[in-house]
Formats: sequence, structure tokens, C-alpha cells
Amino acid sequence: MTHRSFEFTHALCRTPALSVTDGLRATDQGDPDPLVFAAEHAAYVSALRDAGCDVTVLPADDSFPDSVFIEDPALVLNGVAIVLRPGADSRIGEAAALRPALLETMADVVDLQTDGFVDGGDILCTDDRVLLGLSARTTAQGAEDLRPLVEAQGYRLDILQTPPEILHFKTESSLLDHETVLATPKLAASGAFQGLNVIETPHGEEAAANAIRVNNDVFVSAGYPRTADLLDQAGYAVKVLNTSQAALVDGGLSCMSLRYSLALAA
Ligand code: CIR
Repeated sequence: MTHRSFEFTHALCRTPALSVTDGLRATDQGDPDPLVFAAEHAAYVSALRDAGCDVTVLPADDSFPDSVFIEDPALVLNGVAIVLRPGADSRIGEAAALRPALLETMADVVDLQTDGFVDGGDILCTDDRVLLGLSARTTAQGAEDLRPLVEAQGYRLDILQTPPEILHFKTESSLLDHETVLATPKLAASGAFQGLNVIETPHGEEAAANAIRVNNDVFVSAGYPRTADLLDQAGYAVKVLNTSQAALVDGGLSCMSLRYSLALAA
């Protein structure tokens, strides 16, 4: 079965919580400003709508500072949501908190049963494969327990290794089209993208690798003009969005939505 990995009819987002100032981060560059974050998030939601998605925006959940990063507690394949088990202590409860909304919006909901962990940010889907990078948040046990759920949706699961300094596999990679990814030189050098073309981010613009392809558009974070030019020259319709506040808590474009298609669901 071949899927259409960047065609989406819908997206699910969550408004950033005021508690996002307590969000996890590898290095402290200052707290995000919740008002600026809200404005950047609203522009992101608008861009998803402009790209053709019917977007549901869930209310903020202050009990989980990182809950705006809705991609991490779930994976959607064929309109079916798989409730994951996030690997950070402060985030594990996001999965159960998200479940009711998944039941309302998705074609079906199944639960990953595991003693391990899987974060959605470690998962990059192509047309026929789910690339899953083991990381500080995603364990080998979680990955193996996810395998049957992925295969049940007609995808092959490739378990890879995210280099140790990288938070999530998709922090440094994104799908651009049916056979092309954008990735940092470091992640590309790990050999993760067998059978795919790779466009590498220019030196100093590694953070631009967390882009997203949504229907005809490729969203790229502001502040990375050489990446935007490179993608523009390669023929992609680039849309630049501000992610300055998400970046302060190690978030980017992919993590702020669960993108899915109901029209294409089997
Ligand atoms: C965290 O460390 O979990 C959040 N502060 C950022 C999560 C970003 N999510 C992602 O890259 N998929």
C-alpha cells in the first residue's frame, strides 16, 4: 500500500499553556513569553488553514507545560491515532490527557502498550515507511512494541539511531516530498535516509531542518534565509513562520500539530 505522506485534510493543535515558561529545555536561553508564543501559534494555525487543513485547536492545558507540542504524545497513520508513551517524566501524562480529543477527531484510536517510551517527534513518515529514531525519549522496547501497530496500517517500521546530542529525530529532519527529506548533515551522515534524496541544511542553519510539508506548502522557521532560498530554488512553495518562542523550549514547526487525513483514510 502506498500512502500520501504530506497530503492532509485536518490538523489538531493545542493552544500554548501559560505554564510553557516551565517547559523542558536542554539549555536555558530565557523563558518564552506566553503572549508572543500565542501570537506565533495563531499564525501557525492560520498557515495550516491556508494550506488546506481543517484545524481543531484544543484549549491550553496548564498542567502540562509542554502540551503545545502535541506531536509527541500521538502518531496518526491513515486517520488512526496511536496514543504513544512520551519519554519525559513531565510529559508522560499528556498521552492520557490527549486521548479524549483523539476519540472525537480521528477515525479510530489505538493505544501503544509498552513499558518503554516513544515520542512522536522521533517519527518521520514517508509514503511507505515509518522512520523511528531511538533517542533519550524513545527506547528500543517502545519502538518494538510500536511495530505491529505501524504494520497494521500498511507501513514498514525502520528503527534507527538519533545521534546523541539531538533531542528528537525530527528536530533535524523533515519530509519534503515523496522521495526527498531535508536534514542536517549530522543526521544525514547517520545513514538514516536510505533510498531517499537528502537536501542538507546549510552550515549554521541546522535548526531549519524541522520544517513541515503540508499539501503544497513547505513551512520553514524564520531566521534561516539560506535554507528558504535553497528550498525555493528546488521548486518548493516556501512559507516562513516565526517559531522564536517554541525554539526557547526546544520546539519547532512539526511538534505543534498532528496532521492527518480523513478523506484518504482506508
Ligand atoms: C520537550 O523537551 O519535550 C519540549 N520542551 C519540546 C518538544 C519538542 N517536540 C518535538 O521536537 N517533537
